Amino acid sequence: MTGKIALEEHFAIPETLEDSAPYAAGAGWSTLEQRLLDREHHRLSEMDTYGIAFTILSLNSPGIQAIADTRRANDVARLANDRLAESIAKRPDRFGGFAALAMQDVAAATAELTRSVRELGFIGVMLNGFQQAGDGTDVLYYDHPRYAPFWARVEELGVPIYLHPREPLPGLSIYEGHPWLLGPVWAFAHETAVHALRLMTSGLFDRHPRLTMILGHLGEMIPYNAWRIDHRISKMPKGIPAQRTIADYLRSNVVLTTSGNFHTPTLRAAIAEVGVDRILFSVDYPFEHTADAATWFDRAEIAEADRVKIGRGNAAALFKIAQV
Ligand code: GRE
Ligand code: ZN
Repeated sequence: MTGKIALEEHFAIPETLEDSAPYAAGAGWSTLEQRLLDREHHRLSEMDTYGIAFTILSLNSPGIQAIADTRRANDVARLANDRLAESIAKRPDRFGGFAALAMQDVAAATAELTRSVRELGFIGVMLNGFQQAGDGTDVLYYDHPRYAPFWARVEELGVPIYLHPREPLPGLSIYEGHPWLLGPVWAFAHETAVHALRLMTSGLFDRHPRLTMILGHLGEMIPYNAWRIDHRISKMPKGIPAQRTIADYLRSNVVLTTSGNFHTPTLRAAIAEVGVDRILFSVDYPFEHTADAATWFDRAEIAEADRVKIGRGNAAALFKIAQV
């Protein structure tokens, strides 16, 4: 399929590059490093080869969310956003941007969000899970009431927010002695799913019904468990802060991407749970191969009309991208 749009596609700046080193297999770091730093060469030729017309770029994870020092986090976020804006300005026909934000200082985060959308022309935000703060062991989740002005501004600007995985802090006892379960194998989804459920159950989407949250990897395991979550919440005598069910929020405030999860039975389950209008093609470049994502997606046994929606139509509508 040509003309696809992809939106979990990462780049790095020298200041955040090392974050991704643990995820290179063996001697693969020099390639991964080059691909993260490149925004115009190999990236575009891969897009051309595999039928991706437009890519929304985002900073690598955990990026700003792992910079505990508030001033440095704000500075690096601004720098990353400015560099990204320069790349987009060279190829506005092929690239869009997600803002990176430092989340320690809510007013500063809200100001940088606003600058990113209104001045740099970005079409969304990517947050890599919780923000580290203080001495690095403070963790800030975005369901906290202090983020109320931030969420109000996100809704007002009308841009989606991508909640992207990061690693939990080291020392979480359940992973001790089992490092192979960290990262994209399991811990990324575990961490991100709990954060997403915190946001949904906090009532965030009751207060801001026009917010859209994007989850990668076909929903970080949530769609598969939504019924059970709602079933057990419904038995709680005191209820929870949120007014509606997880299944409801999935169908009104959440969209999913196929990043790093190239398996047709899982895609079909996700379509059944959230509807075909809420699933968007993505790769997770350069942590995944565009070839794997695109050859799977282009041939997956789904209706052609669904392939067009997932491949580009849904993203074009959500981000108001003129179809290419
Ligand atoms: C990601 O960005 O989703 C990612 C990484 C590192 C390894 C795998 C992966 O940042 O999917
Ligand atoms: Zn990713």
